[in-house]
Amino acid sequence: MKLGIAGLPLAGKTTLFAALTGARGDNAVGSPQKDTRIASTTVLDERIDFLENMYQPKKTIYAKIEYLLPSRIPGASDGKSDGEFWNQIRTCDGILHVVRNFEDPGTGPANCEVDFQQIEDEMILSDLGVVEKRLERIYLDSKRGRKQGEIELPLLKSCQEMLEQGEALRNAPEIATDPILKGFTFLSAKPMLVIINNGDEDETLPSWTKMLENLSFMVVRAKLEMDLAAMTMEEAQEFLEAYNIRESVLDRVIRHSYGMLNRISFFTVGSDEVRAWPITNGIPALQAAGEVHSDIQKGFIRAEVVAFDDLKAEGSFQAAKKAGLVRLEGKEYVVKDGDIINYRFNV
Ligand SMILES: Nc1nc2c(ncn2[C@@H]2O[C@H](COP(=O)(O)OP(=O)(O)OP(=O)(O)O)[C@@H](O)[C@H]2O)c(=O)[nH]1
Ligand SMILES: [Mg+2]
Repeated sequence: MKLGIAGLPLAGKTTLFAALTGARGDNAVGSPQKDTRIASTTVLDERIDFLENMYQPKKTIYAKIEYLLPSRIPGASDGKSDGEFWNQIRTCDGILHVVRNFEDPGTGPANCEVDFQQIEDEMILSDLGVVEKRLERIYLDSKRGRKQGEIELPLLKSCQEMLEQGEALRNAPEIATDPILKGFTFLSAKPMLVIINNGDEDETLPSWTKMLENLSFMVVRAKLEMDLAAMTMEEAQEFLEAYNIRESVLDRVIRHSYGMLNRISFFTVGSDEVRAWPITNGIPALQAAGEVHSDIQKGFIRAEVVAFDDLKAEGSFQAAKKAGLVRLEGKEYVVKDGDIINYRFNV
């Protein structure tokens, strides 16, 4: 899962990136101000810890989330650098949109809604550019007698209509998720978590006049959280109490992101490896098998499934089996969060 960090200059993107990747992040590359930076973080999961203890595997693999912070030259609003910024965000599964809600001497009082809308409009405009380019291509092709894009044409027209009215494509979920449009990687169709970046003393969400649907919101105090991410456990303890922080910003972003992207995890276990597999909620066992290995998907016979809670309650796979809690499921079985799956397949 890859998440792109977007937002206006000075919103706190770099600060949030540091807060997210300082504590559990590895391999953050790129210099802080100039370059695009990528880091991945581990998705901690107590269920994996439990399974590791039970199976004592050679390897334990947690899910990972990648964060992408594209470079954006502050104040540079020429189309070229913005285009590059958004092209990088296009490669992501979801967007973390950082909105400034702290007062800064350089920028004056915060105005979240106006700032939010500015970025929203940039995305809409960028998508509209993509749609118009493609429509023109189809039009030119048809003039030359080449039939192309007949299936996408009506969809693209719907997109154009929405975007021209300043509406994000995510507001029409059936369009936003249509597989035919996937290749266009529309920005305004991507799931978005709006991250309101508050000053240190403020924990509340700002009021918002316009109703916004299909968005998730959360409040962070990025600077505070960045400082926290760099502290030792002991130092952090005092800090956490003083500022009433119950869960790290990283864990909160992960939780919200899983919700926003409709992700769940299933597990594979064994003496070699205990591993978490993040998948989209609602996919069948056959498709989930493809995440593990394409051979397993091709040679799928059955999925042997036990719910994590059942395994934990029974204490061992054998005991769960004896209790009739291990099921043999077919290709169509819809994988649930916390399923432990042993695929039977032949190649
Ligand atoms: N008080 C306060 N200041 C913050 C917070 N987050 C960021 N800042 C400050 O705001 C300034 C801008 O933060 P950055 O993280 O560099 O913002 P950015 O979005 O990366 O900005 P550009 O890279 O220039 O687009 C810095 O001086 C930060 O220290 C916050 O939560 N509270
Ligand atoms: Mg920055």
